[in-house]
Amino acid sequence: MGYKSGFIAIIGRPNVGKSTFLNRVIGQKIAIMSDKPQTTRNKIQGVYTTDEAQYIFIDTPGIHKPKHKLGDFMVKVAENTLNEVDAILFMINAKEGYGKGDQYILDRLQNVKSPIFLIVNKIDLVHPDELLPLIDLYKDKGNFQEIIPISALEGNNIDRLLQVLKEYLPEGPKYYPEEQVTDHPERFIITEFIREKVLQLTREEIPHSITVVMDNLERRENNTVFIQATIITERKSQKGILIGKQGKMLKNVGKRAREDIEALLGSKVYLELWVKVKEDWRNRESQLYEYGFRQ
Ligand code: GDP
Ligand code: K
Ligand code: MG
Repeated sequence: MGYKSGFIAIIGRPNVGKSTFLNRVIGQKIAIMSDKPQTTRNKIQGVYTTDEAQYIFIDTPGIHKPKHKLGDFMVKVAENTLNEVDAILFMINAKEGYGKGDQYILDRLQNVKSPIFLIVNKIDLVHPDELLPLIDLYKDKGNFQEIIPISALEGNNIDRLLQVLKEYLPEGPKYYPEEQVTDHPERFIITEFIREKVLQLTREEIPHSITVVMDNLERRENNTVFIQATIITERKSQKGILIGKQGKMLKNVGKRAREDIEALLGSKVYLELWVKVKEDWRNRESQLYEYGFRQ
């Protein structure tokens, strides 16, 4: 038997745990996580390499009905991905069961040729007795190769999932060198870490109205890295909240982001954050392009 490799899309409603699963498999944080929907905006590729196979996972932004141009972009990325992959992991939340959002995705999977696996995540939150009826319900709703319950958070049954998945990967080369875990540049992951902290620390419309731009990254002596970045927001009132009383919010975002960035780079990090208003940036084609939302 030769070496196997392939591309695997992870899809599912917002918050089912797609990014958590990816980070768990990769064993390193490359995708940001939060309890807010639409946390992931771009396609994130995570690479997991063993002696027998290379799995290239694609964490897609959630499939949902778009409300603005940025939403259009996200949905398109997700739908294009489905027809280009060797396998699809359709992830659901064991605790929430079946809902409208799941049906919307099941409809989109109807004409897809790639093998589809139903991944029932967050089993740590339910009693085993609740699991079987949910699995039975889904059996009728789609054509799944296998149904695999896991807990991405606690790491349960992930090994089995990888084992099963390997059977479905075609023979192929190592597309990426063993030590590479993602196709995204460091700079992108750093701005994502900053965005994650804003997501985790703010509420209502703020999490979705911001993006983060890297202005400068400099490696200096003694393994230190100096970073300047700007948080872009849509309105002046949001800027006030992001900075906070006596700069408290921005300081907090910066402190938490710095810890993640230091772990990523293995360096001491100095992080300087700014906040800037760009009215209605999510609906402006040119602005979206400038901030990296390109097909
Ligand atoms: P995504 O939107 O599908 O990428 O979901 P995230 O990975 O961002 O996770 C959404 C929330 O669910 C986060 O608060 C995670 O900590 C939580 N979560 C993810 N997987 C599990 C799991 O297996 N068990 C539990 N209890 N929580 C989980
Ligand atoms: K999320
Ligand atoms: Mg995500």
